[in-house]
Amino acid sequence: MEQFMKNVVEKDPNEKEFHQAVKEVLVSVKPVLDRHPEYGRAAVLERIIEPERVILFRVPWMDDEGQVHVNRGFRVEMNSAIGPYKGGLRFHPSVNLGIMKFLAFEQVFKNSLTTLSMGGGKGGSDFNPKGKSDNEIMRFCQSFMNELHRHIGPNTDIPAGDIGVGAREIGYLFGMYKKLKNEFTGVLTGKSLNWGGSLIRPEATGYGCVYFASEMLATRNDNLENKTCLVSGSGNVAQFTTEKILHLGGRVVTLSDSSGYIYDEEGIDADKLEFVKHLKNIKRERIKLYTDEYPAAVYTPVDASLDYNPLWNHKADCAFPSATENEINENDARNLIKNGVFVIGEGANMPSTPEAVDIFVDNKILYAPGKAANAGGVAVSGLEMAQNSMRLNWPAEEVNSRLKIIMKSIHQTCLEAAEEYDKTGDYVTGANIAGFLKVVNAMLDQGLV
Ligand code: NDP
Ligand code: 2IT
Repeated sequence: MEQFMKNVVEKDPNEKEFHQAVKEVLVSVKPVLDRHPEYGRAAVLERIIEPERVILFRVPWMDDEGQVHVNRGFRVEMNSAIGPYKGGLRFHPSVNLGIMKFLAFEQVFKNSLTTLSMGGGKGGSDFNPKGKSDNEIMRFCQSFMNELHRHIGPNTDIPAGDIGVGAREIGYLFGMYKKLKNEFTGVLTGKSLNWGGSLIRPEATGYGCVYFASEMLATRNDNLENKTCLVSGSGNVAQFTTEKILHLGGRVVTLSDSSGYIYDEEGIDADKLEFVKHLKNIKRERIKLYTDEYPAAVYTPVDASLDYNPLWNHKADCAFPSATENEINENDARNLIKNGVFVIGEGANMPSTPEAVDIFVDNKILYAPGKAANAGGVAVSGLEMAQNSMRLNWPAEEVNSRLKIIMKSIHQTCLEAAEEYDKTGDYVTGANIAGFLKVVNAMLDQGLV
């Protein structure tokens, strides 16, 4: 195992997030490999960490002043053993190959857990959408799709949104794809409702994460009613996580963005959440402005000199990290536990560092890793694909009830897989083993390809 990990690091020394994601899976699946020597002979580990294909391309675009800019575009087609590549596109200045590979790797296991037939992929660009006009965003998306279109398709690779890519960007990307291919297909998910989107897709990641947390609580005869929750981020996942917590009688006291966070002791109710949605989705403004509207709330700007994030240092029962990777370090994990938090639902992908994860697992709290907890988003993307294939639209209740069933099933699958390897209640081990087995068994069935 150590030698294997050493090789992974030596091969691509700069991909630290990818190493982190691989190591976590490796540790979890070791007992499976020990029990099944046939996996070792077939080199499934070596195969599963190597993308089937990586596409890296130039994205030139012109700003409103006529200045030309060049960004880098990526699509990592990680694994297609159980279905076409599926996963989001991220537009954020931090995007690089290591981040794309970690996200694509996580996506393989997540998609496997959804019960649907989807392989794993991820893409994006180091383009920064902040402060850009709609026309600049459109020109960037068109240029991005001008190259990406030749690598994707409704039975090949189906991108969707992620950080910095929402309904607006999916619209521009889809428009260009349709023009280039002269085809109206379900090649992207997260489309708007009136041209092929699915009801509940915008809500799905956040709702699904809260459904998963409710399932975990139910194992202790508990629920979300009157629970105080810390939520980070204020984008798609954070907004609908907050909404579902409110539906289920919980209280949300924090939201954040990359500049800072707000703490509202009175709770962010439905009206305040509507204000946040408008602020973030329409005005595209900073979360700080929440305190102009609701002066009782406290805004704290990011302080890079601190070795902890004060957002995670409030009295609460549950935490839903819904911004980005490694946003909870070991100090934050200790603060969370000290403050009474005993439920963690990861809306974001890999928001906890390995040291933080160890603290959660050692303390036996109800800790749901992202690849299980946030799988509702891609699951409803799968349902959007199904509806597109049938050229039918299901009502919201139908999609929502399927989402609930899927999250319940992922929860059960994680528990059973963990149990089989004497790791009762450890959702990390359970998610990794269950996700892994489905994919590697499909790889073995399909021979050495
Ligand atoms: P959005 O772009 O809608 O929102 C992202 C939020 O996180 C914003 O508030 C943003 O702040 C904040 N954020 C982003 N990067 C950083 C950073 N480096 N430091 C601090 N804050 C940051 O994205 P989503 O809500 O869609 O995605 C959030 C997380 O959920 C990501 O980890 C994503 O991979 C994951 N996810 C998303 C799914 C989906 O369906 N959308 C599905 C499954 C997982 P700011 O505006 O200042 O950048
Ligand atoms: O990380 C993720 O699962 C997503 N960004 C959603 C992927 C999708 O294809 O809906």
